[in-house]
Amino acid sequence: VTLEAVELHRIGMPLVRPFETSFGRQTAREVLLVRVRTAEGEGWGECVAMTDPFYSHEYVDGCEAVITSYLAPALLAARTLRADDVAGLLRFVVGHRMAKAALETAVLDAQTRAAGLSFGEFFGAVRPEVDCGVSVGISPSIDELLEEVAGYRDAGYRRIKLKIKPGWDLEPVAAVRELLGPAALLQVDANTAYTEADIDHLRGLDPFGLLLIEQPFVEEDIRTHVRLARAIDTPVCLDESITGVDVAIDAIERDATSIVNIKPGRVGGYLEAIRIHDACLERDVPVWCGGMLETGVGRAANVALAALPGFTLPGDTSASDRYFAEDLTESFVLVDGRLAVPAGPGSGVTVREELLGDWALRTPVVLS
Ligand code: OSB
Ligand code: MG
Repeated sequence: VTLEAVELHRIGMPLVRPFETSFGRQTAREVLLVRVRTAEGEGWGECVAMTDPFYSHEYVDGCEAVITSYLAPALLAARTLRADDVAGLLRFVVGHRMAKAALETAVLDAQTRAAGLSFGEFFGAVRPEVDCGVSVGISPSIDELLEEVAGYRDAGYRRIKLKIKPGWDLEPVAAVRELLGPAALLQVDANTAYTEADIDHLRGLDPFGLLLIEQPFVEEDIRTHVRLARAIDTPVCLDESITGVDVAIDAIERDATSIVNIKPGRVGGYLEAIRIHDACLERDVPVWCGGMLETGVGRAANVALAALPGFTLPGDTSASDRYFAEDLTESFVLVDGRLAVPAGPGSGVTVREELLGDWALRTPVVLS
C-alpha cells in the first residue's frame, strides 16, 4: 500500500467489572488505536499496551511517543510498503513490540481489505469459529469469585483461567474446582508474582488437575520456570517471557514451557505470532491465544489467529460483553462457547466512528 498518514486515537472505555491481577486493579481500559490512511484505503490496528507499565515495560504514553518520534516517520518515509516489510523497516528501534504490532496490523488491515482477503484467509484459518475461555480476576472474596465463575460457566465459556498471586492461590483454585467439577478446563495465571522459594508451595496446585500454570516467575527468568516444570505435574506455560519466535523455541527446547500463550502485541505483531504458532506446531507444543482486554478491533484479529490449526486450547478470546457494555466495533457474541471468525475483508470489523469521538481522551494525532 502507499501510506499517506498515520492517525493515533486515544479512547477510554469503562470495564463492566474491575479486573484485578497480581500486578494491579483496573476499572477502565485506555486504548491507543492506529489508523493508517493509504492510497488503497484505510486500516486499523489496536495497541495492546496498558496505561501503566506493570504487565510489560510498554505503556500507552510510551507507545504513542515511540510511534510519533520514530516508528511512524520510518513507515511514512518508506511510503510504499507491505505488512511483511514493516518489521524490517522498524528494526532500528529496539523492542517496543506492542507499538510496532499496532502499526503492522493497521498496514495489514489496509492491505488485505484492498485485496478483498479476510485476516482468517490471510493467516491460514482452518475453522470458522474458535473455542473461548475467560480470564477471571482476583476477587474480594471466594463467594464473589464463585458467583463470577458460575456466571461465565452458564454463559458457555469452555475454559476458566483464574488470576492468582501469593495469598490467593490454593484456596480459590480448590473452591472453583469444587464448583466446576473434575472435567472442566481450569488454569491459572500468576503474572510473575512468585519466586523460586515458592516452588514447593506451587506443587500444592497439582491435586486440582489444572490445564496449566501461566508465567509464575519474572519475564527474563527462564531457568526458574525449568526448575518448576521439573518439580510439578501441572504444565508450565509462558506468557510474558515469550517475546518472539527465537525465545519461544529456546524456552521449549529448555523445557521451560510445554504450552505457549501467543499474544500478537507482545511479540511484535500477527506475522511473528504466526511464526511462533508454526514453530510450536512443528514441535507438537499446543498454543492458545492470549488477550489484553482488547476492543473489537484487536479481538477480530485475535479470533482469526486462534483459528490456525495449532491453537488447540481455548483462548482468552472472550465475548465483548465480558469487558464492555458497548464495543467499539460490532460486538463479538459467544455462541455455544465460541466466537465466529469475521469473514469480511481485513479484520472484518468496522470502527464505529461516532464512539471514537464520544470516548476520546484527546484529539487524534495525525502524522504525515
Ligand atoms: O496475563 O494474560 C494476561 C489482561 C491484561 C494483561 C495481561 C493478561 C490479561 C488477561 C486477560 O489475562 C485476557 C483477556 O481476557 O483479554
Ligand atoms: Mg498471562
